[in-house]
Amino acid sequence: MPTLFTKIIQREIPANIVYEDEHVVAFRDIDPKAPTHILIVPRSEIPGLADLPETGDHMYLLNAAKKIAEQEGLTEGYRLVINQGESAGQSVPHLHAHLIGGRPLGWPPG
Ligand code: IU
Repeated sequence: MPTLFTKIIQREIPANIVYEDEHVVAFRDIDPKAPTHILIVPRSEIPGLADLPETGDHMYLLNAAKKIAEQEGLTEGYRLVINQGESAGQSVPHLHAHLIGGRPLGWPPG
């Protein structure tokens, strides 16, 4: 099912895109929880982490996160979060990772 993220990827609705490559598009979260809050979204319409095929090279997601963190100057540290399922806070059923940084981050998350 195409979600709003697919519309962003296809440039049908605007977003502040900060990075893209053949596998992912990354844009600033509309409701940021930290000075840097970027969503890294695979171009494939995978509903969530639970649906990610067990085979295949999925390093593209981590590689993109690392590159974007460097691009954003997050030298003090950052966090990469994937919410899987409603009880974990997933609200958009299109796999995405939150890259969060720019302030001290508490642990454990809520
Ligand atoms: P979640 O893990 O599924 O809850 O993350 C969805 C995120 O998508 C959430 O942080 C929203 O603020 C964000 N978002 C967005 O950046 N732009 C949108 O148009 C919509 C949601 I809908």
